[in-house]
Amino acid sequence: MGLSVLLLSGGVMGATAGTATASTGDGTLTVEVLRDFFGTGVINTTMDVPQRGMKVEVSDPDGHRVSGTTDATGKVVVSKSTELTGGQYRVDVTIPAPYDKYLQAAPASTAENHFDSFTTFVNVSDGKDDSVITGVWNPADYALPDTRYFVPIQNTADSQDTRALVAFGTDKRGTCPDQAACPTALNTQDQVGTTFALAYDKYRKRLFQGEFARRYTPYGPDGGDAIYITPTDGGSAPTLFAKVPGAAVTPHDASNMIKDAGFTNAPGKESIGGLALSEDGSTLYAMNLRTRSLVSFDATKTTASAPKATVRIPDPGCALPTDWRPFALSTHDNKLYVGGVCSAESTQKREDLKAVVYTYDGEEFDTVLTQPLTGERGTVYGGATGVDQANHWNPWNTSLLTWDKFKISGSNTLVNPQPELATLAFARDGSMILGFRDRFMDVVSGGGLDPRPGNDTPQNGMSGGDISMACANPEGGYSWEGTGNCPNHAKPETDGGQSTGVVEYFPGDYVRNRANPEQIQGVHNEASQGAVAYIPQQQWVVSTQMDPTDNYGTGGTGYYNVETGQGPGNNHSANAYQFVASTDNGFGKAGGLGDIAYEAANAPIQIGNRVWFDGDHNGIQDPEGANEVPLPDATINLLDADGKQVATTKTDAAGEYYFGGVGAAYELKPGAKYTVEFDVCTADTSKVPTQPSADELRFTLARAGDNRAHDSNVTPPKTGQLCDGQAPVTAPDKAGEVDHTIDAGVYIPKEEPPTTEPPTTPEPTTEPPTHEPPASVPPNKPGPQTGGDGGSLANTGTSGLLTVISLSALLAGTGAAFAYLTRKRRARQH
Ligand SMILES: [Ca+2]
Ligand SMILES: [Ca+2]
Ligand SMILES: [Ca+2]
Ligand SMILES: [Ca+2]
Repeated sequence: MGLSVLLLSGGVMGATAGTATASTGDGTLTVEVLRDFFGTGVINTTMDVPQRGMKVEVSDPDGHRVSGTTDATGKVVVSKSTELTGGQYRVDVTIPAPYDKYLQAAPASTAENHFDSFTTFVNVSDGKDDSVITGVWNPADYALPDTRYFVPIQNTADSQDTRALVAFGTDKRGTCPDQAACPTALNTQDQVGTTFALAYDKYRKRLFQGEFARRYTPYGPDGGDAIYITPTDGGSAPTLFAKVPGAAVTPHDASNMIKDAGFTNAPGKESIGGLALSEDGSTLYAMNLRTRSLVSFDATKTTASAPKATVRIPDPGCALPTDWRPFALSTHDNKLYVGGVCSAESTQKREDLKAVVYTYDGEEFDTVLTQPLTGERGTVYGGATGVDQANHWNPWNTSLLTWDKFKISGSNTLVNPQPELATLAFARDGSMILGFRDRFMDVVSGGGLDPRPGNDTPQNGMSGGDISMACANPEGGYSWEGTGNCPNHAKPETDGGQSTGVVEYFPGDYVRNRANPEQIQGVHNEASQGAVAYIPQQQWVVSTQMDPTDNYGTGGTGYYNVETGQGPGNNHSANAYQFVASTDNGFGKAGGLGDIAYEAANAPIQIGNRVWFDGDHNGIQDPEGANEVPLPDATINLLDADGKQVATTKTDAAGEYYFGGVGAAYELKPGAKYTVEFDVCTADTSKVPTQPSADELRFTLARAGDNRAHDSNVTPPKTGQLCDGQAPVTAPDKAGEVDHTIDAGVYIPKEEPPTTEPPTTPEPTTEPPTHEPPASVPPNKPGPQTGGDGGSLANTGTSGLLTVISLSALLAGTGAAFAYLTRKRRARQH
């Protein structure tokens, strides 16, 4: 019997030397690692995604091992060969660098369809197939089901709307207040002025909110370089957190804000762009739009008097360095992403427009995406069909000399989309969702006055932002929508009747004709407005949206299916929420919303996981066999630091138990001291050799070897009920951490004292000490401890053969109970 590892792609197989034997009996072992987003310990077949790069090690009872690395399908498939013998193996999953910087073991469970722990026992003997599915997660992805979105509202200087930041449930759809409740206001225009960026701090339940340069609407009381914090419970007013030095120099025309002529060229070039909080909550990053710098602050206090660091963001090779306009900041998988555009302002050539995304690791900026912004887009305004500037991105331009060219058909409707890469979000598979804001809408308005001297005509802008997709490639890097394996979902019947040359992953970004909803042609295409957010537990991406529910001159949020790209244009009652009415007198079709943040949460922690019969009494969880079996029905109690029982459970058929995780009856307190009580007196011993009474079980050697996932944690009690032991535990102290190393092994002591003491301090090795083939040992008399390193001892094919023979003999003699002991697998959906 033997196995080897077959990798579906990539990676290198490593194997310790094993003596080859004729391979006859093993089935196929499939080890699959999924990235989990829920923390319930249960597999979500539609949401969890394959995780490549995870290390898988499979060991046999003699310490022979094979290892592999999960491929793009998240799998390592082990089929027959010559490396391993016995058919029953231990599978250990580990997370290597660089993945260990953001991924960790996900909670497991004993429920149906559960994730296995990182150490799992399998049986592929006699041609049986077996599988392990384990989960990894980044707890930074965690959000509660009843989470909220937060969105800044921007209002013209003469607006009646006082709201500057609102909060609402992620399930809100329809038009407020007629069809749905309106959002809760968390702060007001008077308190914070005009803002765009948000960063939610789950550690302190507050929002960072950055000032924003927009014509016709004033900065807040602390100026254009201010970052405010607002508690999200709505109970208290915003306070000034920090200033971004040198971010804002151009003043608004306070005496004539409805014209604000001197501010015409400031938007996109001054004040604050994106904000992002590091996943550990320690550092707030802010984009200084004026100096093109990344400014970082200590985020742990209520104020930061000065930045910790200021780093200039390198020009990615724009036509001129001054054309480089970084804006977006986002953290994902413990990396900072920085997005911006080459504005083509110096050349006024569309071919110089491009979007660029860097990652920043604290030292270097690495380019991860460069994308020309030259392609045809949907027509922003139905009244401008065929007008080149209305169905393309345009070079940044605010020149008063050519101001009239921004008009459509000589009217006072201005359309000239100028790209600003304002926000980034990440799908579950790592694909990057890009939110483009139309910078020109921060220059014009809804009803503001022509900026030229002596011309006070009210003008109306129509926004043409975008929501775009850069799909993560399995082998790394990204493919832009419509290239490689990244779909183009645009079809005239689902994209608002755009020209067939328009490529879109998210074709639902259009506004239907309200008077004639069945008309294919939308009245506005590219109606998303530049803020995107994605909660990994949900199926939709949220975006700020023009006329989300088809009411003209309004604002709100649109919801896009992350797989199909369907959005508000396709079904506005299901995919949109309007909360800025045209009567709120804001920016109308120019868009009056900032960023979108959501209320992430600190993920629950978990401990576990296994009680087993340690037939060889070596203190190590060896591969299962007749003499090394899991112990179901042991009673496991969780006691708090005062000794009070706070939770209880029983081990399942695999001998596993868990406390904590999402949805658990008792939520563990991070860093708190607990005791896990292992009452094995209740255990089901029917699979233990000779089926002893459970109260005869005694705890095996504690803390043997150097791998805590494989040892027993219980110091055998000397008094009281000797089948009831305890292990002290300090709960993991970081949100979402799991500790699955709290185990208990038991054995049946020999009737006579052993002639040699079992080693109490075995060799520090992760390899289990070699021992007699389990099945050949008399069931209730563990073989003598040989100790030492399994690899150094001869383990010949003959012993494997003997095992088979012994098993057969055992089968013939005593029935299937010993030899066919198999870990019970749960029904699973694949
Ligand atoms: Ca689009
Ligand atoms: Ca479109
Ligand atoms: Ca053992
Ligand atoms: Ca342990």
